[in-house]
Amino acid sequence: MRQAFLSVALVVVSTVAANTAEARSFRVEEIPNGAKFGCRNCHNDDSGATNTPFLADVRSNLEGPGTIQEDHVVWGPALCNVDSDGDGWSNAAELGDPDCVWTIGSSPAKSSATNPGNPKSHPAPICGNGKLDAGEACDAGQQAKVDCAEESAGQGTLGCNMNDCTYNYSNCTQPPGGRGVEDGESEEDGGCTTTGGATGGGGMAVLLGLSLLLRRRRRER
Ligand SMILES: [Ca+2]
Ligand SMILES: [Ca+2]
Repeated sequence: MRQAFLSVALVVVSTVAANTAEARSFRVEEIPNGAKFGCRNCHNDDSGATNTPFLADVRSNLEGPGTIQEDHVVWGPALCNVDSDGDGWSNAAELGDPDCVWTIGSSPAKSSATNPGNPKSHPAPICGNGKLDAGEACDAGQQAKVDCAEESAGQGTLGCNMNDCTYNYSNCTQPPGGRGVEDGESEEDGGCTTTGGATGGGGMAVLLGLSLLLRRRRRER
C-alpha cells in the first residue's frame, strides 16, 4: 500500500517537473531571438529563482486552454510595444523585431538582440531618431536640460550637437562646469578648485614679477 502511494507521488512530481521544464524551453522559441538569452529573458539566473520584469508581461500575454505552464506566448502589439525593463526600448526593439511582425519559426528582422528583462542590456543610442535614448543628452527636439545654468555654463540656452547628441554650449556665456570663472572672482557654483587654482597662479605671477624687478634693479646699480 505504502509502495503504491510512493509510486503515485513520484509520477505526479515527475509530471509537474516535466511540465515546468517543457514550459521554459518552448517559451524561449515563442519570442524572436529567444535563444540568445534563453531563460535569462524571464529569469535573473539560470535556476529561475527570481523573475525579470519581462516575465510579468509575458504572463499577461499567454493563450491556450491549459495551465500557466502549458499556455503559449502571444507575440503581438500588447507584448511588443511594452518596455518591460524600463530602459527606453520596447521589447520588440530589444528582441530584433521592431515592426512586431515575427512569427514562430521565421527569421526576425534583425539577428541581434538585447535583453528585454534587463535594463543594463539595450541597443546603442541612435543619434538623430528624435528620441532621447539612454546615454544621450539631447536629440532632435528633445533635451534633458535647456538652460545653460543647469550645466554650470552661465546664462543662455543649451543647443544640441546633432552629430553625437551632446549639448552645444555656443549660446552659453561660459564653458560647462563653471570653468570660465574670471580671475579672482568667486562664483557660487562650487568652483573652489578653479578659484583656488586661479589665485595660486596669480600669486606665482606676482612673485615672478618681483623677482624680475629685483634682478633688473641689481643690474642697474
Ligand atoms: Ca533591456
Ligand atoms: Ca536618439
